[in-house]
Amino acid sequence: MSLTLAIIKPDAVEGRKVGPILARLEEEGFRIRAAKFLRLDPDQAGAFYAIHRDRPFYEPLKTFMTSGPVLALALEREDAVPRLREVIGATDPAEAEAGTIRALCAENKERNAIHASDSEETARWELGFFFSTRELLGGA
Ligand code: 3AN
Repeated sequence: MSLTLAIIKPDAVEGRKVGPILARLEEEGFRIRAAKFLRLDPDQAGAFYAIHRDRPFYEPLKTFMTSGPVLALALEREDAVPRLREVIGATDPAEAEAGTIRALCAENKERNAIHASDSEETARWELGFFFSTRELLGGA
């Protein structure tokens, strides 16, 4: 079993898609190991997306990710990282395969409903960004 990090983004929270997205994740075999509903501040959003700091969409992405609360999730499943990437679909919902979460819930490539770690290494870093070791082990 392995863990990955998902974030249900402000557009999906605002659009009341949290329930359907969680239901879909559970149907796909993911178990919620930890969850936090929070509003990121600009420094936190900037740090989380630091890898994109030279991209033209960095500032708008920070504005979007701080525009409302998000739900951060530690999700457990066999092959969690690649399986979650499959279930969420491509960054741009216009290119996302039919039936994926982004094909169903995303508006465009910025307001795209959900984030998922893109590698095992990124997943370890992103899980640590939101959760303590104790929280990931199922403690309080
Ligand atoms: P993914 O979320 O599919 O891993 P990344 O890591 O390339 O995609 O991008 C991180 C986030 O940055 C995306 N989820 C999206 O919100 C935003 N983003 C990526 N590319 C663009 C773009 N061309 N225009 C606007 N926002 C973008």
